Amino acid sequence: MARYVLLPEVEEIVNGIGSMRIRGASRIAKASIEALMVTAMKSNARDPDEFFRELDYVAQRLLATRPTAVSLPNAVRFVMFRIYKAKEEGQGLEEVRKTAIDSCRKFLRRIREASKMIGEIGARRINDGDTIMTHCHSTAALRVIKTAHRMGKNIRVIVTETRPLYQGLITAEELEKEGIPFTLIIDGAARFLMKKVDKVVVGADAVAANGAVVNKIGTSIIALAAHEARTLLFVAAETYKFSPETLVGELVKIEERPPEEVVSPEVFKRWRYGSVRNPAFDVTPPEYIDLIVTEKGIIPPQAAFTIIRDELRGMPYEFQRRYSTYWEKSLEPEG
Ligand code: RUB
Repeated sequence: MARYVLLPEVEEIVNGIGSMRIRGASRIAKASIEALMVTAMKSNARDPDEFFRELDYVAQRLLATRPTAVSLPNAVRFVMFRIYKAKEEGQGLEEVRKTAIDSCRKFLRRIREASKMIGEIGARRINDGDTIMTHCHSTAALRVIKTAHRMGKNIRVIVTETRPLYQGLITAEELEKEGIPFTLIIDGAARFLMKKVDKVVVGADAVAANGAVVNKIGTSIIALAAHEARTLLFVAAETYKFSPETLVGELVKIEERPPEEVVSPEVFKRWRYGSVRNPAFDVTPPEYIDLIVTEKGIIPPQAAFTIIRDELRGMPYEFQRRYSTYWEKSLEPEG
């Protein structure tokens, strides 16, 4: 049994991520940090150990929401590691609280700045007159597209609707607001139209140590079609989406979502022989990716390892393991 109760605003974030009201890897990371920050601010803990355990409980509840976006464990781990170090150095409760809040603010700043840099760097690789295909709704991919447009480049976008939850419509609305010409297509039309596309730009939920990219289901089919048509494929991904777990041999967990998102419950219940699979993400191998645009610069997918190594500097393996969506663990705080 849990010993802690979530604050109502934290409960709302946990439920919001689980129900996909809050979705997309960077928004999930941002909301998770906000949950930790409000808990740190309002905590009534009596000492640093209790404070750490309380935040650890919130961290584990956040980690249990959705398994694939690595931005979530990376964000949580960033903050928890700093709180842990402050506590181990013997800092008092108020100092540890300050460290927690400062770390949250630092990560939120990192999210904002990374997005801006990715926009600027990625937009330089977009040419005047380009037709760009994008899939799902990625704030990072859109930042590249919007920045190119704001630079005065004349671009067109082909947007896949992204079954089953139609995140492509969110992308379409954003392009509409920005005044960027776009064409909405069904997912199955991606290969048919690929010959008209100069660049595919997509986001990422996770980048593995070998440079493979996990993104919304259907990305790998689009990548195959792009490869066949010799169309360039760019991935826009902040460095906090690179997966440290893959360095120690884990595979990124692919979320499977309910059948009711694909077919109505009435139809599904009637079927005696049929079943539904609804994986939310797929894996695009590095061979199909031309480059990854990060806030630290453009890298080939094969350089993903170096980004992960930098991210993990000084973090003990056991600590890495505790703040991960990959390993089974109890919700009870350790220690
Ligand atoms: C969203 C998705 C996005 C990435 C990157 O999936 O696959 O392409 O999360 O988004 P879902 P961003 O809708 O299932 O969360 O660039 O905004 O982080």
